[in-house]
Amino acid sequence: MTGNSDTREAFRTCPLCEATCGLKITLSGDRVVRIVGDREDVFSRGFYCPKGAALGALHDDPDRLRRPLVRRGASFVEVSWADAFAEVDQGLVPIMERHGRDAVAVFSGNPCAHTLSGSLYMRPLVRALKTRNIFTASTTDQMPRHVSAGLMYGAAGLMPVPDLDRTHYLVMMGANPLVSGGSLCTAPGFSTRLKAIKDRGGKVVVLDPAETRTARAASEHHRIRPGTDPWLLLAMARTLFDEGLVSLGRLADFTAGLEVIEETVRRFSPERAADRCGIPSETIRRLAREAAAAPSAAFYGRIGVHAAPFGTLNAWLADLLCVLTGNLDRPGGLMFPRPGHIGRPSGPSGRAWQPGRWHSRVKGLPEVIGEFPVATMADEIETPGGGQVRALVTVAGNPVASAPNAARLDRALSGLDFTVSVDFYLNETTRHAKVILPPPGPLAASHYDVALYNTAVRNVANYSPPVLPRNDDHPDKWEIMLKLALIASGQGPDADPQALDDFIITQAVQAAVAEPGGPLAGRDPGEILDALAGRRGPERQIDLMFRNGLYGDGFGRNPDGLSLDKLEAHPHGLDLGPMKPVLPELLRTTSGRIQLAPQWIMNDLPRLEAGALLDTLVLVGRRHIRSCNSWMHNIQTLIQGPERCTLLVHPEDAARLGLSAGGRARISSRVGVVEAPVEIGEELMPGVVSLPHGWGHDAPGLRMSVAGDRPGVNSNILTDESVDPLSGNAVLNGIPVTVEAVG
Ligand SMILES: Nc1nc2c(c(=O)[nH]1)N[C@H]1C(S)=C(S)[C@@H](COP(=O)(O)OP(=O)(O)OC[C@H]3O[C@@H](n4cnc5c(=O)[nH]c(N)nc54)[C@H](O)[C@@H]3O)O[C@H]1N2
Ligand SMILES: Nc1nc2c(c(=O)[nH]1)N[C@H]1C(S)=C(S)[C@@H](COP(=O)(O)OP(=O)(O)OC[C@H]3O[C@@H](n4cnc5c(=O)[nH]c(N)nc54)[C@H](O)[C@@H]3O)O[C@H]1N2
Ligand code: SF4
Ligand SMILES: [Mo]
Repeated sequence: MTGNSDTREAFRTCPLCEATCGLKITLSGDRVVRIVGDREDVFSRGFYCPKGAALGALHDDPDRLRRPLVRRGASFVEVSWADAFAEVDQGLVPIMERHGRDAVAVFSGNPCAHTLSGSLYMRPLVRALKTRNIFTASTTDQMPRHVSAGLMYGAAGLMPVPDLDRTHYLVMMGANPLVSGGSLCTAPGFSTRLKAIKDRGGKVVVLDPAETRTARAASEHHRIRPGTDPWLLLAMARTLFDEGLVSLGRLADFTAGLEVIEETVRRFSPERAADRCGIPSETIRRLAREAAAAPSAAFYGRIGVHAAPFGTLNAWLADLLCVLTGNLDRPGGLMFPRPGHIGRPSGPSGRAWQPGRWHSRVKGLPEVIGEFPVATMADEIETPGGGQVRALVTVAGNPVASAPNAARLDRALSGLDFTVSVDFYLNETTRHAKVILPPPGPLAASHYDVALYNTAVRNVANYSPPVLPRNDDHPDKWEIMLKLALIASGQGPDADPQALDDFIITQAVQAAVAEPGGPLAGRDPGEILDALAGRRGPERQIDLMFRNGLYGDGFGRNPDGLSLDKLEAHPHGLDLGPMKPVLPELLRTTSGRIQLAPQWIMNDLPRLEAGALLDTLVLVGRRHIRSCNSWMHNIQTLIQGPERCTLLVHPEDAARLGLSAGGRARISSRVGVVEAPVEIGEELMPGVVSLPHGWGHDAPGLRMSVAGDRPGVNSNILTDESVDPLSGNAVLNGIPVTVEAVG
C-alpha cells in the first residue's frame, strides 16, 4: 500500500486474451493510476502485456457506451434502460410471432468466453430464443477441436492441452503464442515456459509458413505451405508404423481403431507429403522419430491449422500422434485439465456424440454442438423462404469484422428487420442494430475464467470481484442477458430477471442433489439454496459449481474444500496442481474407448487426396501483441506506432509483382478486393502473403474516434464462405489471392 490514503490496490484477472494474467491495479478513488502484472498470482507470476496494462484506458474510453442506444432514422439516441428493453420487446416479439422462432438468429462473440456472464448466461438466452439459427465465433476458431474431441473422447469439451511445463518435445502448428498469448492452451508467460522446455534439454518445433516470434524462439522452425499440414502429420504417423515406433503404453487397454489407422496411413508416404507441404521427407521422418524417442511429446495446433480447409483433420491428427507415441494423458504429453469449478466425472454417456443432427436451411451444413457455421449466416439472412432469418441478437461479437465474406455479411445485416446488440462499442456490426445494450465496463465486472481454465496447463482457480462500481442504474451484464431471455420467452420487458435467476439456480441445485453418487446426492435442496442465499447471479452459480465440484467443500462434507468464500480470501488465486492422468474414467464414448478412427473424420481423407496443389499466391492472417481481434483499436496507447494493417510480402514476391515497401497493393480474391500498404519482409515464405484481421474501421456512423483515424482494411472482405465440412469452421487461411501494385 502506498502512503496516499486515497490510493488502493486491486487484483484482477485480465479478461482480454486466453492467458488469464493476474493484474495489480492501482487506483486513486475510482480512477486507474497504473496496471502491472501481479507477481503473486499463482499462475502468471507477474507476466502481463500491453493490452492488460491498457485495461484502465479501455474502461475510461469516452467512446465506450455507457447508456443504451436506440436508432432513430440514421442516428442513435440515448434512452433509459426501461425504454431500451421496451424497444427490444416491440422489435423482436412480433417477428417471432409472425415468422417463427428460427426467424431470429443469435451470434455470440469471443469475449463471451472471457466473461463470467457470457460463459454462464448465454445459455438461458439461447434457450429462450428457441431458434436453430445459433452462430458463434467458435466457427471461425476452434470448432475442429470440438469435433475431434467429441468423436475421439465422446464429449466436445474434452479437449486435451499440451502439458507445457513438463514436456520434452513440443510441436506447434499454426500458432504464435508469443504474440497471441496462447489459445486452447491457457499458459500465462508462454515464452518463459517454452524457454524452460529447451533449458531442460527438450525441443520446440514450429511449423508455420511465417517465421513468427514463436518460430524464432523455437529450437527449429519449418516453413510449411498453407493448408498442407495433414499431409505432414499423416506421413509422421506412417513413419511411426514403418519403423516400429508405435507404442500406446497404458492407452492400449482402452483404444479402438488402431488397425484402421495403420491401414490408412500407408497411403501417405513422407515423399508424397514432402511434395505437398514443402518440407523434405527426411525431416518428416526425423520429426516422427524424435517425437517417439522423447521422454514425452505434445502436438499442438491453433488458428493456422483450425481456421483452415482441413481443420478437423489437423485437430484429430495432433491427438492421434500423441496416442501413437503413448503421449496422451501422461505428464509432458497432451493432458486433460481439471480446473477449480469442474464437476466430478460422469462416465460413458450411453449416446454417441455426433455432429450433423440437423442441417442448415440454405446450404444443408451440419450443426455442430447445436451451432451452424457463421460462414453461412448471410445465406440464412438473404435467402427467402420459411425459416429465413429476419432479426439478429448479437452478444460481444463483431461478425462484420470477424466472419468471412464481410462485405456480403455487412449488406445482409443492413437488410434485417431488427437487430439488438449487447456491446459497449458502436462498431461495424452494432451500427446495424436498432438497439445497443452496453454491459458495464470491464473493471465493473467480476471475473472467473469458466471457459479458459478448461484449457489451462495447470489446474487453477482465481476469482476477482469488481474493481470499480457500476453506475447506479446500470444493470449487470447477466441481468441484461436475462432481460433479453424473458423478452424472448414472451414475458415482456418488465419481467424480473432476479426471479428467473432464482429459477435457474433452483434447477441447478435440484439437478445436483438428484445426481446419483454425486457429492450432494440426497441432500435437501432447500438447505443448499439457503447456503447460497447470500449471493446472486454468476457468483451464486460458480459457488455451487465450486462446492459441488471435484475440489469442493460439498456444503460441509469437506470443510477444507473449495468455495467462493475461500477464493475471495485468496486474491492471487489457488493453484490446484499439475494436470493428472484421467483416462479412461473421463471418456464419454459409448465404447468407453478412445476412438482413433471415427468414420466422420475418415470420410474426409479422399477430399485431402483429391485436392490439387495450388500454384497461386495465398493469404494467411497474423496477430499483433497490441491488438485483440477487432476491438482494442480505439485505445491510443495500443494503436500508436507504425501502421499495422499492412500486407506482408516476401522480397521475391515483391520483386516479381513490382511492389515496394510503403507503396500500396490491391489484393483480390474470389469474393472481394481491398487495398493495403505493403510491408516487405523475409518472415513469410515466398508464395504467401499476410494481412491481419479485425481492421476496417471506416464504415459510416461508427463511434470509435481513435480507431477511425487508422482504420485499416477488413481482411475478411477477401475470405469466402468455404468451410471445413466436418466442423463448419470458416477457412480463414490459405486464401488464393492475386496482388498488384496500385498506382
Ligand atoms: N481473417 C480472419 N478472421 C478471423 C480470425 C483470423 O485469424 N483471421 N480469427 C477469428 C477468431 S479466432 C475469433 S475468436 C473471431 C472473433 O470474432 P468476434 O467475437 O466476432 O469479434 P471480436 O473482435 O472479438 O469482437 C468482440 C466484440 O465484443 C465487444 N465486447 C468486448 N468485451 C465485451 C463484454 O465484456 N461484453 C460485451 N457484451 N461485449 C464485449 C467488443 O466491443 C466487440 O464488439 O474472429 C475471427 N476472425
Ligand atoms: N494480441 C492478440 N492476442 C490474441 C488475439 C489477437 O487478436 N491479438 N486473438 C485471440 C484469439 S480470438 C485467438 S483464437 C488466439 C489465436 O492464437 P494463435 O493461433 O496463436 O494466433 P495467430 O497469430 O493467428 O497464429 C496463427 C499462425 O498460423 C500460421 N498459419 C497460417 N496458415 C497456416 C497453415 O496452413 N499451416 C500452419 N502450420 N500454419 C499456418 C500463421 O502464419 C500464424 O503464425 O489469439 C488470441 N490472442
Ligand atoms: S497476455 Fe492476455 S491476459 Fe495477459 S495481460 Fe496480455 S491480454 Fe491480458
Ligand atoms: Mo479466437
